[in-house]
Amino acid sequence: MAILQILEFPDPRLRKIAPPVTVFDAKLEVLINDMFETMYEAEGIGLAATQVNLHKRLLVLDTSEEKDSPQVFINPTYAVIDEELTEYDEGCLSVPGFYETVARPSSIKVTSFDKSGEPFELVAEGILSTCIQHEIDHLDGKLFVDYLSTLKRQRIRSKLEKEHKKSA
Ligand code: GNR
Ligand code: NI
Repeated sequence: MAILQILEFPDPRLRKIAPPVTVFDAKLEVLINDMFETMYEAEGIGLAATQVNLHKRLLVLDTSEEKDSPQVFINPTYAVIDEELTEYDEGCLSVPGFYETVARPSSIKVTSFDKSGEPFELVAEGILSTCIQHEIDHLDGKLFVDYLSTLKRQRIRSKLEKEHKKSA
């Protein structure tokens, strides 16, 4: 297994739109395992392939308290079940140190493939719904800071750019 490097905002590679996974093979399984290891090590509840500079429609997550419920979604899409929104204080491993409230649909129906290429469906609510939407946004080159005001986003950008200069 391997810990992968996580890209940080405002890295332009986080803006790429990921194409679908077409081959379900052993290489994909290795990538999934590395993504889980990277996510758990970083203490995140989710990780999209885009964040580790792999541009494929693939995400992993584990929203359980015990960190014993890994879930994989390949080529996932979702439909909003009703108009109700839920607010969560969101953070992102690609925007380290910043947390802001984002409103998203409370309940979604997700259609996806598992790592063997089998289709499945799932209704998600609460933090699972928020997390899946946050991760699918990554696959479309979108970040939670895009839902904030320009002023807030620019402040986050310049603080992170300063951090990156220091550690470069
Ligand atoms: O670890 C994470 N926590 C989190 C909290 C609220 C809403 C979304 C998230 S996802 C984030 C990990 C991450 O950056 N995934 O892309
Ligand atoms: Ni994120």
